[in-house]
Amino acid sequence: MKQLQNKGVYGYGEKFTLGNPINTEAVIKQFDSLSVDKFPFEHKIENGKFSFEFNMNENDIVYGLGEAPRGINKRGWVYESFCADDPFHTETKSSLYAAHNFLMLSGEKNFGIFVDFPAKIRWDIGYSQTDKTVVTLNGEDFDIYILDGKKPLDIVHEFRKIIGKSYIPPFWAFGYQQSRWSYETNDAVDNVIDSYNKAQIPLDCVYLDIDYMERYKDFTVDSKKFPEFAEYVKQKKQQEIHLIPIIDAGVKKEDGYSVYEEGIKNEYFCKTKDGQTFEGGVWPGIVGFPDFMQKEVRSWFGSKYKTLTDMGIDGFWNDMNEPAIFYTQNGLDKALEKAEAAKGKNLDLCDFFALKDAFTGLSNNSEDYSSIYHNIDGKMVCHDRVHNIYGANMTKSAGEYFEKEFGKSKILMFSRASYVGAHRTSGIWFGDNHSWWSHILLNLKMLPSANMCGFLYCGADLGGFNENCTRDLVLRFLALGVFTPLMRNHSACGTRNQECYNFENTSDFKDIIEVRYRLIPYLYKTFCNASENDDMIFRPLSFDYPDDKIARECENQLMLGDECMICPVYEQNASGRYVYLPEDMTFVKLSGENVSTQPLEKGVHYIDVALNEVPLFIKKGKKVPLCKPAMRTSLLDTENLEFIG
Ligand code: MIG
Repeated sequence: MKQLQNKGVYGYGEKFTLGNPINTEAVIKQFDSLSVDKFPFEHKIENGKFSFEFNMNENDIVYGLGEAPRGINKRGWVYESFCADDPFHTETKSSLYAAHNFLMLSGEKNFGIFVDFPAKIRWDIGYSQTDKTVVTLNGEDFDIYILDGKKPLDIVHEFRKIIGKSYIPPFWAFGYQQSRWSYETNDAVDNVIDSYNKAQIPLDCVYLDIDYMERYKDFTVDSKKFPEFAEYVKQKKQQEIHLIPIIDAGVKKEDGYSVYEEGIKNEYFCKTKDGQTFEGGVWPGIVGFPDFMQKEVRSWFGSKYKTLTDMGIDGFWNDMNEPAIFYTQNGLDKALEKAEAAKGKNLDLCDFFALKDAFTGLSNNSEDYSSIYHNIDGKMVCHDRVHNIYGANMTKSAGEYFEKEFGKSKILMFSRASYVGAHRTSGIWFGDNHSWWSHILLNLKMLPSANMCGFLYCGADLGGFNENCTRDLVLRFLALGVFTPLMRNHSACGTRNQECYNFENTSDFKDIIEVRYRLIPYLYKTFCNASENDDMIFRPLSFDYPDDKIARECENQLMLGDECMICPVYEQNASGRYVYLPEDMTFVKLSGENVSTQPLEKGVHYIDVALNEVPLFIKKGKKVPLCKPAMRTSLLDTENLEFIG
């Protein structure tokens, strides 16, 4: 990298602009743009794509990309910014549900890059050439911010300053939350609450997945399943339980359904090239996709949440907003034609696989995405150019409505798809993971990366979403979840029941979840401080111990706040794990109301951790407050604290 020409007008870094970039609203600070010939990296435009590259020394670490596959150190793989509904989070994937276009190199040189560009971006980080990062944008209209700093955390601070303060949810959103696809009726929800009460396990929220709706229509409630919904929500409030319904991006095409009819009448849905309403198939059948690129559509859709807030609802999760599209009529017709043509024929293998792919390729198909058009300031803009801000803008539509109507921190909300900027009004969850041991570790790795990009309220489906869990997996997953701001157990339909009370010896689960409630005053304060100071809650060890080789390479422990280090057990049948202490620390084991402490010296140790214990390390001279556990966050006594360390 060439020396930066100057420190930028505001001292945060420099902004380079080419062409007419789409306004993503990711950055809230005003910058004067520099022209791209001043760009400090080697760059070129080829076939309408802008790309730039930089070299990496052998020991450089590359951080960033937020919610993405693989490690905290992103080196050695090729990633793609392309919000994708992909339920297989294996290490061979390049993208997940989010586009968090922030990257940071740390070594002799330290710098950060934010590519503010809502179309596809390819990040080849030492994949094609070990010592090179090549970033390729699918287009040539963009803003790129280059941030300078002495160390990674300085660069994160600078980045966070320009993108604005992170969302803070209500206090009760730090309680334990139970979800499943789906608790279909009020009886099913009651059963969850009663069973938790009976097992004396704390709980603050129960989720309503798509089946609470009438034929999957957003902002409706099926009155057969939930008669007198408003009254029911009120009753649950009296039990100090919040019900959190899901909202999907697509609006069901149905005569007489007011949301759809208003959308059609006002031309609020995305179009095809020839000006028809674009139609896709998702859970409700054929839907229209609100054109969240239009401000008017955002305020319209956002205000629809009122239907539910009027009934006492104060939390939401936004799903399917990449957007996920199962099929389009066009795609289906083509596949059916292929099938028709194949009828009675002796297919060779190529033809057979082409036929099979015609069906398996129907979902989230790139041709379908390319046929969607948005209205941006009166111009028709192809979806490909703005794909990565679609979901973020859906969530922003609700977030802006909530802030206007209720003020900050009143409504819980998190989204599946996201882009930098959405962190100001909502959290995220990491989508459809699996009940795999490796996904405990993946969850851990995503936390600091998401924090860098401003997403503080986040978490994974604890216990794993897809496939069957086991008792020990859920316990170990929860023991990590004790520390994640969003602590939600969620699983897919058809999988083994994953609620804590469904396993033997529920007191182990009680022990783990009570630890969460004991830590809430500490976690909440750490969270609010991080939001206020543009800080991270979770940091890689390398941020704090940059000269310690083992700490620099550590991918299975994290620093938490100014006081702690966490190191979950993530292997089956393990009665503990090896842990590396970069300095002397106090090893604390928490289980229900029990606390044991043991000073440990810098170095490697094997620690025993039973299934009902949460391991925590506290730095020398630091203390962590604990309150007494309670069945609800509202019942916590946050005044009387015991200090450990
Ligand atoms: O196509 O609403 O990620 O949490 O349970 C699946 C049903 C749609 C995907 C979400 C998941 C949710 C599920 N949804």
